[in-house]
Amino acid sequence: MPESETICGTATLDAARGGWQAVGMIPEPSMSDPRLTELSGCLPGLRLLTASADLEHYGRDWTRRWTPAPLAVALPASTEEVLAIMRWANERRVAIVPSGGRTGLSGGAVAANGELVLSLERMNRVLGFDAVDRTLSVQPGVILQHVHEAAHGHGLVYPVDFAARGSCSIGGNIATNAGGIRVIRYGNTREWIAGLKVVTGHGELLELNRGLIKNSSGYDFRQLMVGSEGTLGIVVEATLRLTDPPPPSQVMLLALPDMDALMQVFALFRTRLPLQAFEFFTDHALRHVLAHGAQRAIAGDHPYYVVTEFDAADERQQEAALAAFEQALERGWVSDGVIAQSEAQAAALWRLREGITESLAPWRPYKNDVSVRISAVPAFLHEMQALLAREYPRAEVVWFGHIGDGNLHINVLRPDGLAEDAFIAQCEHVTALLAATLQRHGGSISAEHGIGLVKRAYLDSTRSAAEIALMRGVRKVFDPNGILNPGKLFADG
Ligand code: 2HG
Ligand code: ZN
Repeated sequence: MPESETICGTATLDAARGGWQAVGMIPEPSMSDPRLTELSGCLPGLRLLTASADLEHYGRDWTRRWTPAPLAVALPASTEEVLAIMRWANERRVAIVPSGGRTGLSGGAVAANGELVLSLERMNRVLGFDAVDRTLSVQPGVILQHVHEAAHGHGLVYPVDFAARGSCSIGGNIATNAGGIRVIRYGNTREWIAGLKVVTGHGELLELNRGLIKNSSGYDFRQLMVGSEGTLGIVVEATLRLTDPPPPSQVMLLALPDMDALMQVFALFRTRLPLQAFEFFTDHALRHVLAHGAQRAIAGDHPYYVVTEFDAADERQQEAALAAFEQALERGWVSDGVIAQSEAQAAALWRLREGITESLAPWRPYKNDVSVRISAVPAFLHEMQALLAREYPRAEVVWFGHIGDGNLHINVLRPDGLAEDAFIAQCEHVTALLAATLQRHGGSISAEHGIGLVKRAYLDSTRSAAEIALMRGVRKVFDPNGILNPGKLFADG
């Protein structure tokens, strides 16, 4: 759209005053900001919220570190409304924060600087299922669990899964290339995106890949959008690939005597069993999750635990699992273990792993979400353990994560008596050291949570200067006015 064109012809730029003046409109009493009066004049049906409780609710994510301060919250109900908002925002240079379920842990959906939150929560319909293509078309506001249910209703699965499934939205999953607990079998969100409709930062509607399996026709903008954290475009529709349900499975909880055993057991189990998940947590994590209502499944004190799920369709596979367990026991890599005998028991074992984030939430932990190649995990773990022990002599550090993918979550709890600011400063100092360690091991400062606000200072530990320059260039192409999620991913917008 040319710079001079107005979106609905009802406003003129009062350049002398450096602001925008609404013309011919009846001001909304609740919307004293003239930009909002204008926006609702352009889009009379648009739902706009300005009550302080709404600004707080929609202006933050699960990080809880920044004070929400958006201009307002727009809740479009259609692609046309998203397009109109984006065109208006370009015209008026209003920053937009795209918003899904706001379960993110990197501040990617935080609006703390007078931005307009563009919540996709009303665009929450499953649009269709194609039995031949085995795809599900959805709007971005569909909750992940509803995607699972819709796929299940057609006898198939959408296999990306993680603990926030009941609250996170598929649009947010796409924006962060969400991973989760079954990446070891199915990969990240990226693998399951057959097509996207996207409104770019410049206010154009793109239809990307159209569900094609094979499409060798140049740059794949669909994949560029996945993981772009709302800095290139806003997903308004996604075509998701579905797959066959996995065979019947079993869930096992293992107690391990030391850190080295983690990857030894993983290597053994991976060669013996068709793994669907291989997750770990420490005794610290267990203590919190038990205090939060989960049930202890293995007696005694053990420093490390693994929850693993594997195909167990027949007796042969079940025997293979027991044989693998016994071998690990004989080699001293496992001290104890249980196998779930029912779905309820399997859910109880999974709760020990999946309940950790919620059980720690009251502490508002400082979080790291790091990854290295699987082969680099043992050496990295040792260096990381030494670093954390040295740098956090007082804070409780809770580790857990997707060890089978080389992805670790580190949650640091603020010690009593240490002020929040001093705590964050300490954690940022340690994160810089951790970033340097990761760099030596060829790892990433963000495995699956995104860069957002939290990790942007460390982006250059994972991506080269040349890559970052290209990323900025790409952003300029899709969002020339820099209105989409400014300040996220790159420190300077
Ligand atoms: C998980 O794996 C999530 O449970 C959250 O990615 C991780 O809370 C965290 O640090
Ligand atoms: Zn995770």
